[in-house]
Amino acid sequence: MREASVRIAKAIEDKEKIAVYGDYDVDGITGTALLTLFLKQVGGDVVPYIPHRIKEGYGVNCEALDHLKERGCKLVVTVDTGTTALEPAEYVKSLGLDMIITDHHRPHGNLPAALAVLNPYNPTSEYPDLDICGVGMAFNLAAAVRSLLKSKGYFGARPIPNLKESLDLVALGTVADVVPLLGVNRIFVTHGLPLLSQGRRVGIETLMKYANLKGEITPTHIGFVFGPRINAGGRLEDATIGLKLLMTNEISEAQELAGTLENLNRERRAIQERIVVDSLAQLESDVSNKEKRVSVVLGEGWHPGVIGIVASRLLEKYFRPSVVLTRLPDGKIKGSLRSIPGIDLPQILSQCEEFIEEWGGHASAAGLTLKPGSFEQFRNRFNDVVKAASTEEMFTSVVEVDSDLDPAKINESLLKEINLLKPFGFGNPEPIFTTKNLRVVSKRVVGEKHLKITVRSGAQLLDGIGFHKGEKVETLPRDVSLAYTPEVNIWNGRRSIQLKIKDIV
Ligand SMILES: [Mn+2]
Repeated sequence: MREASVRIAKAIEDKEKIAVYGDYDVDGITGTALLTLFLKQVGGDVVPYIPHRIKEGYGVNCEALDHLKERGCKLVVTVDTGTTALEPAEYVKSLGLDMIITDHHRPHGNLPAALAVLNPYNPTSEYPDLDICGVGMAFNLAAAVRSLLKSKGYFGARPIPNLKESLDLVALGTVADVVPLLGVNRIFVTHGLPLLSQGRRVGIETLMKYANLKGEITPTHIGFVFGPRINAGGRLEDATIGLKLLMTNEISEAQELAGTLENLNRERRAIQERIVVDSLAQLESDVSNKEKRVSVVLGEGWHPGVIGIVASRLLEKYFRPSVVLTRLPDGKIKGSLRSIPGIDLPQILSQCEEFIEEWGGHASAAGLTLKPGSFEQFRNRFNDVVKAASTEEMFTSVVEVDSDLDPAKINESLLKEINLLKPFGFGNPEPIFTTKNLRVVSKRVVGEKHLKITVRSGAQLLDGIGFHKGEKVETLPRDVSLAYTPEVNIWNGRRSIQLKIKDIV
């Protein structure tokens, strides 16, 4: 961090052009926006660069480095990418440029010979939190540069940037990258969510308007509203659409960009649905899939920008590691992988390397390119390795209960205490309680598929809602046991407590 910030401070003081080279997902886009805006704010000459997902592919590529040299850049700072860029790191030296890598992806063996490799997984790193993501790393680097410039008296009478104002971007990237909302990530997101809710960035405010979003923003909104829209550009066209939206100050430009993203997101959804249908048909038509521990599908020309989401959908349906592969027009087979808790993809893939040209990723999500003609062998090896690395219980999705609860304790003060544990999301789930022997007083289906019930405990009545549990209405016993999270329900202006039902027997 010291070496990286000294080099960046020098570039700012000497007016050297700096390239910020980010990944094309939400984490990379928000990190690129954050670092670019910060460096500009402190007087840097900055060029943001995000490679094209389809034309250039993942990571740092040498052609892009040529392009950045031509544009006059003297220093390249990566965001959310670069840990495996061993060759580009050599190449950039031959061009006479310096490179600083900031990333959180796990290294495969050697690190690139860059000026600095800021990655919590760098063996020399003393950073305490391995779960920090790309935009969090970019934030920390900006903080280090700011502090160095400040100690040098660089700012003089000029205003010193308040980095806290960029925590909305950090919250977006952190939640969208599905890193655990614990430790430093929880701090970032706790402070970033209120900024998002205020819509203080023109692009964010416009996105919220287009998506009809008002009030308090939660991680769920990032996952289902902001994330897919910001990502839609990179998936189908160009990630710089999302980047420009996050960086613009012009309302008219923001409206145009947000409108484009809205349309691309709709298109993305339609493409994805078709691939989901094809994938399910492939899996269901092959009886041998029943005994397998994995779901592996291959399609001709499936859109590589959406196969990751399809892999997530297959995982939800079959609850086992899932690989969605697509044969591209040039004959290459690329794939996206998702895994269940306990089955670590880097560990699995390192045992399939004979059949893989390149791969990268995390415990629960990864991407790969197969060696030519290796599909069948890869599919078998992947299944065997997963089988060997797993136990039977891992393949059952379980509701983890935190505590039994006496219904008499379900009140506003309990809800206040639960609120203190927020923000909830990946790695920091809502607490789940159980109560047994509740008499069902009424039951019905609402919104076609949701179960709405009222149960009684002594003289106390409790309302509950079970999303997607409507089919249970016919077979409910007279007395039930519930696994649930109590929450505030506001309906027609009336405030009440309801139980969000996770399981009912
Ligand atoms: Mn990331």
